[in-house]
Amino acid sequence: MEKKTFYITTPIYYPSDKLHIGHGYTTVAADAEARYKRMCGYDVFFLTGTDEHGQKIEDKAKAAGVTPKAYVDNVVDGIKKLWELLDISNDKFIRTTDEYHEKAVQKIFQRMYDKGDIYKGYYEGYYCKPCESFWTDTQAADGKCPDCGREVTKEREEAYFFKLSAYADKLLEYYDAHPGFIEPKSRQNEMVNNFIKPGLQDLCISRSSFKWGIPVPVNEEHVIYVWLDALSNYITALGYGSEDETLYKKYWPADVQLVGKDIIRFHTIYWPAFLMSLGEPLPEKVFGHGWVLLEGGKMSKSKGNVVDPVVLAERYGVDALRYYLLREVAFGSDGVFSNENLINRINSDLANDLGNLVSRTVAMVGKYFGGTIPENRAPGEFDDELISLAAETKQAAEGWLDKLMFSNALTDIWKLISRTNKYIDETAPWTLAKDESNSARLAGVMYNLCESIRIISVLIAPFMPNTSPVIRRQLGIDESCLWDECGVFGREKTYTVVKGDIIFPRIDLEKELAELEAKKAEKEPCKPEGIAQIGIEDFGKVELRVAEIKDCVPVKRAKKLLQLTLDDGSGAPRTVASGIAEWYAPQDLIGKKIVLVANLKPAVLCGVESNGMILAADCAEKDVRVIFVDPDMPCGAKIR
Ligand code: ME8
Repeated sequence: MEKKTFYITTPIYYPSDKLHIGHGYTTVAADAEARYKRMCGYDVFFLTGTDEHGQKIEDKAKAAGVTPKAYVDNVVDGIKKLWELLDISNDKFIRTTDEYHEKAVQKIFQRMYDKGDIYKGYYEGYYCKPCESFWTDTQAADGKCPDCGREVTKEREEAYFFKLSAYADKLLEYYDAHPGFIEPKSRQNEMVNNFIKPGLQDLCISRSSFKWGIPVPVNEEHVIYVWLDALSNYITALGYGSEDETLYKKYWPADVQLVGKDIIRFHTIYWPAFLMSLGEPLPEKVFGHGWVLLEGGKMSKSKGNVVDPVVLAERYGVDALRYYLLREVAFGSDGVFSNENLINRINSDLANDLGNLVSRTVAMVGKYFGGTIPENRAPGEFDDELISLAAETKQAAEGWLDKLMFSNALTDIWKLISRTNKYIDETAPWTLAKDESNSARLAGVMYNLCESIRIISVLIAPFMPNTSPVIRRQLGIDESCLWDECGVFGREKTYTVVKGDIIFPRIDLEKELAELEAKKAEKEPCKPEGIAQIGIEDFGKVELRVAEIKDCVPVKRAKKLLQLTLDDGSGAPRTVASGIAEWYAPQDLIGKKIVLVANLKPAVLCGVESNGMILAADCAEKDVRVIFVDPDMPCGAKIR
């Protein structure tokens, strides 16, 4: 029988090397759900990626002195590494600068245009660059973006519009007919009352005042509005609009699209309207989760109060961080992040409850039975309660996970952990061990403890993908597990445990908080965003030398190239081809001293073998200036 499919997406992230723990929240939640569904036997497709076009990126790239593509290329690897660090098991990572995506988005635009849903007009109103969103005069009456509160700018330009207003009734009908489409329900009311009922305006879906975007297929002077480009990723990633739509046919419509509450409007109004225009089915569910806040306000990279997931994962471990995020904040509501809460949770839930349960059990099986539980085991008081709670916990966790209520699922799983710890106190193995005649009962107690821990290792696996196999190794069982394994006691084989390290060491709260305070005071080294940094040893690999231009001629086959003959101090003339013919005539250069990259691999450029390159600066979009040096500097002098 073919497996049932499950398609889950996160938003695609704006490329930034300052992602904070709030960003990790969406991906960690999606990852837990994806892992759970895989364990249940679903054929899962889990998508995440980066949203790389738009004015904001173009501006940031300009500020960093690099092209937008270089800017995003530099940042994206860091984001991929962050997801690896957080053990995100995505099946695909889409970049909106991927060629297949760009082509498919043009097809999407064209299809909507051919349908008559797009027309040309003038955009006049306010624009919020950080949110890449348009606002009317009334919405931004105080000159501030209603979403983020930052300044908006007045814009007027020729633009293409999508007939969003024509979809208002269809959206309302759809919401009514599909009560699970927007969750939590309160978000749906917000969309209906704040946006649809007051009147949907047509949506501006092209820009012509900047260039960094996908060209509009019917008019290359315009680029496609970044949200149409970005939202399309959910289907282009599956090959929609390409020659091979197999994955699209297999996985679309998505089962769950997770988004933060700040972008729910884009996902529950624009996105379904675009899909309706294309005649494609809508996702089953868009879930808008709440914010992870800091005490005293919103977490934000621009406000400087960043909580770095890399630092947190390094200090406390990835699983502790994943556990904390999904346990502490009820999915759908806002929650507050604090180091103190995180450490308290690690100490109480992970070190005390879970860690102790495992280490005590493994130690007792070692002490009383040399590591292997005997076949001869007796049942006794308290067993039934533990056994039935384990079965109930499986059902409860399933119910919560199917509703994306991660915190409730973890709360119930921890009830089973506490109950199992209580079972140790009730059965008092140390007392049983005093009398040889209790040996079978003692074995029964140890077996039940191992069974309960085995079940717990399955229940926590979606949330804590590293801890589950560590626990299972200590129980001496197969590291990987399927969800159905967690319902009932009665594993036929017996257990041979393996003592391991403490899973979650306790943290000294006072000391740790003091260290964090001291760390906060350390000044962060200045690191401009979007520029890949290199170490001094990398710079040392580049050999820069002073050289004099002895001769210079145009290259016949290439309008842009000049062929230079240099004196690099070595005694032998050196030939270098340089793409500066647009800015310099040969006579401007002869006799000048320049900076030569002397150890560049030779390359043949339009028939000229070039041995090195000379340094020049991009001074404006169309102005390049060679770097001339002091004429008194000797040829061959090393620059460092
Ligand atoms: O919005 N708490 O990208 P993004 C919880 N490119 N979630 C948070 C958060 C916080 N403190 N801060 C951010 C974008 N997020 C667009 C999406 S999708 C077609 C395009 C969440 O990098 C935020 O709500 O600004 C969003 O779900 C995700 O991080 C990416 O945010």
